[in-house]
Amino acid sequence: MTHATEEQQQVRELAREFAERELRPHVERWDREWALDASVLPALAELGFFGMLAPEEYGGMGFDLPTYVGALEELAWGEPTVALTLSIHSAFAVSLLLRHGSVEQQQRWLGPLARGEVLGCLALSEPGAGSDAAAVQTLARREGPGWVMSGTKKWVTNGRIAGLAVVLARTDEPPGSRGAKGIGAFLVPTESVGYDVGEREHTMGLRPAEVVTVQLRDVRLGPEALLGDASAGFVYAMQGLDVGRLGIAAQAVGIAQAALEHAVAYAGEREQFGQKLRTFEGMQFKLADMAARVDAARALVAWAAATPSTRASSAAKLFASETAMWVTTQAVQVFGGYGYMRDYPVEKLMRDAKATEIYEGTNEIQRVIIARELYRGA
Ligand code: COS
Repeated sequence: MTHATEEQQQVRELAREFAERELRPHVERWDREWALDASVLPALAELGFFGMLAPEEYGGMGFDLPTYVGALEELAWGEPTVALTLSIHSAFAVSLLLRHGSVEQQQRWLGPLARGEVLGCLALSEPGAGSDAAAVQTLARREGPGWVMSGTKKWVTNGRIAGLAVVLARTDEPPGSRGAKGIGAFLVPTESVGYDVGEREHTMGLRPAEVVTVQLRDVRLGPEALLGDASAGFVYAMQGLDVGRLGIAAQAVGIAQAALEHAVAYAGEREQFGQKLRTFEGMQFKLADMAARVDAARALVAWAAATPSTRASSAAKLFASETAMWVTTQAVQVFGGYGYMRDYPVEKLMRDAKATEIYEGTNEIQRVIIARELYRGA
């Protein structure tokens, strides 16, 4: 933040104003109702937030990564589900299309994605392929010039409302024989016959986000559905995750910042033993540690966005998510008995924070990735 450019500062302010006005007042109800108001995503589209990573020629905002993570943090400060939705859309649909899409694919999808007419989602995980992403079993069989896809995808966030799903499926023969090199990435319009959305998951936090199972029942796709090379989908997914994990890290910082602010406000008002909580040294130490960790997480995310690499993304995601979990847990403690109640905002943030330690690669996987990178080339 110290070296934020004027553009980064303006974008942060725009996102913070939106969050303050359009998100904050409703979060408790959305958590209860398991849904955002229908007007939220169109309003974000109107402001250009679906096109954060899309070039201006496609109607996008063409942000660099530091500007992008600043915007996501502020939106997450308002409602973490909003940041999650835009992060998935940007990392897996927009950025993978930009990186690997053909001219035709870019022309077909990037404009609608950037304008928010189409929401993108990712269908990677399966019942038996979570941390071990290369173990996907969904099949894409060649049929004529195109493909027939079948399988089950799990934990697809926004799998129902998205218009475009980036689906990872096996292309090797026999299936599984080429491991991580036998997987393709496909652009699947969710209106395709056989793209069937199943049960919604009942999640601990991030309740306005609809997380679903998707059954792919002989979905027929033309050759234009294949993104790039039929055997490079796993690498593309990993590249998408490098961007996605920055978004999750930014989301985690926004959650932690929100919890810190609630705790500071509460400790400044609440009196016990005839004194404000903030006058107790034990409370001051807690608030100071929370603030210092949020500052450190934000600085790490900014650095990772400015000097992107697999290691930096994993480090940012690891540290920011653990910061969010720790800070939200402390915030609940600051609120005491009230902190445990649904009527106060901090228990929701603690539930939301937990997801950031798990999705887009558990923190155990982030540690594996960081350790591998330390030995790369050794
Ligand atoms: N960028 C570019 N290429 C990458 C890459 C990255 N970030 N990560 C891996 N690759 C490449 C590797 O270089 C390797 O290619 P070569 O064999 O040509 O060198 C190939 O991809 C396979 O990689 P690797 O051997 O590391 O695969 P593993 O099966 O060991 O899996 C982990 C690696 C565990 C890191 C991966 O499965 C993972 O990230 N799992 C978590 C999945 C996840 O985040 N799921 C959440 C989905 S959203 S809810």
